Amino acid sequence: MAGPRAGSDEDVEDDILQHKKKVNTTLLVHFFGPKGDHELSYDEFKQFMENLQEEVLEIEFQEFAKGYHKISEVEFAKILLRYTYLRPDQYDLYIDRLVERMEETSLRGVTFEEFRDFCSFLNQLEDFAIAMRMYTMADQPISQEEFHRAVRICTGKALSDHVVDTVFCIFDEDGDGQLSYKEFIGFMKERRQRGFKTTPRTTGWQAFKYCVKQEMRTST
Ligand SMILES: [Ca+2]
Repeated sequence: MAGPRAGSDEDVEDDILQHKKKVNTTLLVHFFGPKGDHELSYDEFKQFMENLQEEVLEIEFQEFAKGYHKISEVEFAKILLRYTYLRPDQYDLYIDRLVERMEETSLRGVTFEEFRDFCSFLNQLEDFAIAMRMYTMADQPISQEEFHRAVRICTGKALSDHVVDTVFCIFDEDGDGQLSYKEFIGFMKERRQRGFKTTPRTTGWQAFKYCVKQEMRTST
């Protein structure tokens, strides 16, 4: 009896697997050298990830800045609200409120450095929630000054006065000059968790396709 035909699905699959084994991606060469004998240290990998994250943020920033050094406060808000699941009318409320409030303060735009520092702070929102709770001893709303202090405690970095002022203009729903847990942390945490909450329990290719679909949906 004859063996599997040449060019059968099985053969093709084997060829692909063999081919995959031989290919060194640019990333692998970058990490482990052309011979694959370079050891990748934690610091090198951390540096790589930080550079990558900064580049991704720069792409997002440049989408609005279009070659300029700054984006407007409204564009900053649009980036922050991009991954939320606000209804269109709620979204408009946030933007309108910001425009109205910004008329009373200075419109000086948001630089890339300010945007980057704010995004890196958002990555540490859990720590911020703890710092805020320790600082107020309860989930009390906080002032701009307290917000600054809590950010410094959890990130070791300071945010600019203008960025914090803009954040308050965007998120202070009841206009009392303070940010409550619900107005800011609750809202931003929801934004980051929604994707996970609704992700079906699939892995591999299905999960990847789902992620791409979600990204396409939220970026339009
Ligand atoms: Ca408030």
